[in-house]
Amino acid sequence: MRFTEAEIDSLCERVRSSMSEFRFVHTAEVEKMAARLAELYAPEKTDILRVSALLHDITKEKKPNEHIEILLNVGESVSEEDRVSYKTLHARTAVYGIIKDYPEFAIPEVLDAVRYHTTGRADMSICECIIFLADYIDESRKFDDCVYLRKYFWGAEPQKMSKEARVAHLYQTLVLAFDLTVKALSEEKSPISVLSIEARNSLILKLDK
Ligand code: DGI
Ligand code: FE
Ligand code: FE
Repeated sequence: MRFTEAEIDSLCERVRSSMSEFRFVHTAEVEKMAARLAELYAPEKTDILRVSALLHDITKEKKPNEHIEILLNVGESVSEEDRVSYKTLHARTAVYGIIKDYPEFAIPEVLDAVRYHTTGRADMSICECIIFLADYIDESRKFDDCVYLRKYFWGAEPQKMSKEARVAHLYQTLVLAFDLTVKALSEEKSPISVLSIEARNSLILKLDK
């Protein structure tokens, strides 16, 4: 393992003191769900997944303008669509928060899992898939779509499946997650990130093989 239990415990305390109680409860539940999913899909990456979960929303409580300022300061582009879809920006700014405030955890697998936790992207790695799903179905989420997706995933009993069927089930669950997000964003007339569409298409192609 790359990170020790003591390092993860101390990270958890630092993260706890940096955010609201509400955001920490969600963060801690995502960590738990990521660890459960790690057991099924990537036991050797449990530590990396717990760290990614703890860090995934560290900038969530900043305002849209603060996100834009951070991104422009590091030379990242901010489009008109980004300004409208400001809820997606915290995933990108969290990367720079990790590099600045938690450099000991700034390894590529953590940074990518955090960066793509809201939109996804084409060809998501197993860590990216797990953080995306754990964020969606953490036990503290009570929205209909989250409850539905949590039941869809665990109700099929992935722990009893063969390795191949289990991975297909993960991809199918993610496709459904993107379907639900696209539907919700469509209903509120919000732009849908191209990255989410590319993520969904690439998962469908993988399932078709
Ligand atoms: O940060 P969390 O609340 O834990 O969850 P998240 O990082 O998945 O953020 C969810 C929010 O982001 C939710 O309000 C919907 C929004 N969102 C996700 N994908 C897109 C999006 N908003 C736009 N405009 N476009 C997207 O593609
Ligand atoms: Fe988030
Ligand atoms: Fe989150």
